[in-house]
Amino acid sequence: MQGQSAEMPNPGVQSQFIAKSGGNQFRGEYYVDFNNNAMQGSNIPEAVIAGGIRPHSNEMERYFDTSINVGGPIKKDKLWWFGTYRRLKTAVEQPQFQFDKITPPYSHDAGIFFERQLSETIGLRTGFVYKTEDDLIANYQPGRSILNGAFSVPFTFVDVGVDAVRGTSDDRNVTLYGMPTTQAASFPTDRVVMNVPRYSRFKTVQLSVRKRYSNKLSFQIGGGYSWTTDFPQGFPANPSQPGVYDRTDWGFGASGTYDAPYGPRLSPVFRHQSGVNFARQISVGATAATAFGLILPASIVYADPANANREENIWLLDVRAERSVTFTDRVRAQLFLDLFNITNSHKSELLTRTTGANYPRPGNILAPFTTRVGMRFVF
Ligand SMILES: [Ca+2]
Repeated sequence: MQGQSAEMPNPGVQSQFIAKSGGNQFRGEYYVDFNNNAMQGSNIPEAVIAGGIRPHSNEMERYFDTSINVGGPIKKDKLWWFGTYRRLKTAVEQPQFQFDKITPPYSHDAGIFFERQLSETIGLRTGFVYKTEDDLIANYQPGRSILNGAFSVPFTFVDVGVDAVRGTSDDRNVTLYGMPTTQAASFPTDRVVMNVPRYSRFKTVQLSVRKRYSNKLSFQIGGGYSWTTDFPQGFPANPSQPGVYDRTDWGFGASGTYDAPYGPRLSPVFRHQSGVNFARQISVGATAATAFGLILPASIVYADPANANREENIWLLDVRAERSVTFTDRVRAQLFLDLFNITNSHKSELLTRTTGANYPRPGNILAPFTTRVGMRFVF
């Protein structure tokens, strides 16, 4: 009987809890696999190459995956540790684009966990996960970008503000950067797939407690908090576009079952999820710089930092009550009552981020308090 309310949320925001765990013996596992272009065939026909697709452009250039997991006891039958580390490096060619001298992007993923047996039926787990991504690649115009200073001439752009009305007190001047129209010929528009100085860092702490069924009660409680540092809009093509930002999020969930007196089983599920961090965005049109004798392609610009705003945090409580009634060996019934969103929360999410009449209109609002009754009759 898995009702809609019986789902356990994913409390760790960036990483799932790792299924493995420490044991009473020190144990480990090392894993590696790789391939390179010499180990792969070629399959793009001449006719397709004649049509403008670069030879070998769908091939794996390099792939290298290695990981190690180790764990063991700190105190036998009481306290264990478990560590995990993975490094992944991968470079895949792409049709239409020439790899410049490219460094394969790579990621590190490391975690350390501790498990403690608190009693015969209650276990506690805590952990820390760190993930990085470096040498990332992008489909990019290096000759007309933030990297070579093509967009170096400042000009003023009016942000009409949260009210989206020009000429009110929340208007603000924003400095954007354009390329002189007269110099356009000096900045080539060639697109390539290349390394860009884009990277990401994720840190998550997790804590969970689980109680196996005993004394008519079982439950699990878990939560996580994450810090993210990355480029929310990808690596900027020009200096007006957003760069690297810090953001945070967290989640918490609790669920359990309790066999109440006189038979009904109660299964409450409580969930809490932080709202998503976001910046108010300004959509700058392709002609914004024209009057200044400058070129700036249509760009999304941030009016404030990526962690300046947060969508609403969501708290949600659902409860299922069920009761079995046995008539004979073969004939029985199961009655249930589901209560969704008991506090009648109206939290919204998927807010419109672009400055304008729709900012910050929600794309989704939690469904109101809902009761559902049901029965299963088995014969
Ligand atoms: Ca305004």
